[in-house]
Amino acid sequence: MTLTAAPQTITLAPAPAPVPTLRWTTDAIVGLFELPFNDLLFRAQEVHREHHQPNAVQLSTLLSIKTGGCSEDCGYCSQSAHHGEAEREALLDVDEVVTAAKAAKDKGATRFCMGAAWRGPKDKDLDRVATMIGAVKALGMETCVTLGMLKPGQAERLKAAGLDYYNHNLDTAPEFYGQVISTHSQQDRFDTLGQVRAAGINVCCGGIVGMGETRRARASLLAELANLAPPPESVPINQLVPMPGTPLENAPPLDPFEFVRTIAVARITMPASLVRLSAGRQEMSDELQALCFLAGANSIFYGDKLLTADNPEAGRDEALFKRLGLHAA
Ligand code: SAM
Ligand code: DTB
Ligand code: SF4
Repeated sequence: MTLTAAPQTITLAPAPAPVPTLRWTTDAIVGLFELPFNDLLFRAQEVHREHHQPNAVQLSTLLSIKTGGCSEDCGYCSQSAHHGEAEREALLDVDEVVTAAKAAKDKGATRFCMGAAWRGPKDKDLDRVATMIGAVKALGMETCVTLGMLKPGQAERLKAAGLDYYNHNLDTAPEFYGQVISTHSQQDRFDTLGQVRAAGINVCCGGIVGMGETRRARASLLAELANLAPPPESVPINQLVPMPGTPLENAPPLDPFEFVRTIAVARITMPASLVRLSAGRQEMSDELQALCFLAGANSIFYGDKLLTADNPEAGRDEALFKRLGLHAA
């Protein structure tokens, strides 16, 4: 038997009235931060379970494909030529990248993220990065790159190479940005994010907490992220890793519960996004990480290195997942 569609008369309904985009205000987000801890976590769990598998965590592995010597002066970064102490390394060969990606895949990572310490890529560097993207994609992994600010046409080249995600963080609140970075503005970051979206690449965009910013500033960063239309598909929440030699090496540590609150508020304000518990896990106890998963984090960087800083060994994460009944997504 073949299925044939019955002839139909299609009546066009009147166009629906435009739905106003829901915008989060900083005040409303501060209100979430101020909830009693248990109420905040309960709400975050409710949102989490409505939109995601409750015990699944996505695994991304990072590789620094070009390290150190960056022209930018980001106050947290070990790779800035202004203050960074990271050992400089030229752009890696494609073979080295493929070897690392294969190892990451064998360990269970589904996304491979390649980071370069550039203000932005030169067109000639982009050729090699495009080859890396194609080769990693051919392994059956999702691809992500973070290369700094893009010039017109570069996002399209990355898309053509098969790129799935571009990571470009807003990093901190607009009112705090100038205290941390002077060589580019947050508007520059928005411009690149616009180019990434227009090229049809998924957006990975988050920030750093624990740089001495106020709670209101954390709320203001999350408002910016949640009000992107659409919100980023992936939201990395980094806890500052105080790197030697950087202006922020002695930043006062953040109250761990405030970090958990930040994850919970990210989950509530960006219900469909992957919220990644990102830099800083090496310095966190297993119990603190468990609270972050309860608060709605459902992605991590997996593998013993971030870009230049340490990350938990795979074995520690495997043991933690087992104890918590979590599984790789
Ligand atoms: N140069 C590119 C850029 O700035 O977008 C890509 C690499 S940069 C290292 C990527 C992100 O890493 C930054 O936006 C920041 O959020 C994060 N990051 C860098 N140093 C960090 C640190 N010490 N602690 C936590 N996060 C950090
Ligand atoms: C992101 O938000 N965090 C990652 C990734 N995107 C590129 C980088 C974290 C860097 C931590 C410090 C370091 O390794 O130097
Ligand atoms: Fe350069 Fe990125 Fe580090 Fe800033 S965060 S100094 S742009 S590598």
